[in-house]
Amino acid sequence: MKLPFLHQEVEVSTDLRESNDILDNPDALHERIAEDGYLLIRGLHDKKTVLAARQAILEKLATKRMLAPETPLMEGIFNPDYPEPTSTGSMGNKALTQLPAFKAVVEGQPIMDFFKHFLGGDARTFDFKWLRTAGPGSGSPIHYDIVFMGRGTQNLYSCWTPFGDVSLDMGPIVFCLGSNRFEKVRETYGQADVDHDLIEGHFSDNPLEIIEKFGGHWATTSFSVGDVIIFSMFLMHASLVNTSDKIRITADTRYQLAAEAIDERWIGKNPKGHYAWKQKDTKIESLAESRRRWGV
Ligand SMILES: O=C(O)CCC(=O)C(=O)O
Repeated sequence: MKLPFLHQEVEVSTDLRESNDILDNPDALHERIAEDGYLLIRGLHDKKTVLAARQAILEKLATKRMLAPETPLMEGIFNPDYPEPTSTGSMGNKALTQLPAFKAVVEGQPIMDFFKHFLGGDARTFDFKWLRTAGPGSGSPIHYDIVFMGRGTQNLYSCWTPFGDVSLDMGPIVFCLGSNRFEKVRETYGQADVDHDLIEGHFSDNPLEIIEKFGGHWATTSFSVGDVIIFSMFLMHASLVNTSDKIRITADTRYQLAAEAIDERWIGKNPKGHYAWKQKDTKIESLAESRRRWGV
């Protein structure tokens, strides 16, 4: 079906493959992620734990008047009079990301045990958490994660966790399946570092152009509380536009072996974050210029 990206509606399939049947087999999980680029796990988390985090986050959003007055808290209905862009405002926002109920999910036993078993050793997560409170109209641009967090091991995985059911009209994450095998893109864009190279960060504003030029197809699914989707640093993705009246609350968090090198921008009590990219007065190279330079 046609679904809305930030700048365009595109045909998207809604049949991402579940990997619950191979959860106890790390070799099969590695084969699957090498092939598909992602692992969709339904019901990894206990619903109650995730809903407790949802409630704690929504209580904070209510104090900021982000919720429509006199609507049920847990519905997360966006206040249309809220003045600011919403999606990125919560990224790394400690008032939210340090909530014990939130950490009980993204640093909780189900996900840490999953990665220990999958990676074959003690796992750790970046201290910085990309929590998103994406109001109506918001969506994320198309990118590989590696350009934002590639200074440590490349044996690094993202996990996208919904804090509430996310239906197709709420702007779920969407993947370009096959993009993990776009060799020329991996060798060029995929070697970049936004703080070093001062590039836009995303790869294209045009989801159709990507599949016409490089192949692959776009795919998503709807998510229920408790589900997670884990994906590699080189799987191109975005999120669809939230066309509902609700706030889409999700987090994307990162996991790796504790013993391996880690990207220093995202660890510690006060992670440094992007110290150059999109800071005041830094000049960003245009997408067209970067793509010309990379020859892709
Ligand atoms: O949730 C979103 O809007 C985008 C998520 C994303 O880019 C990521 O998980 O890396």
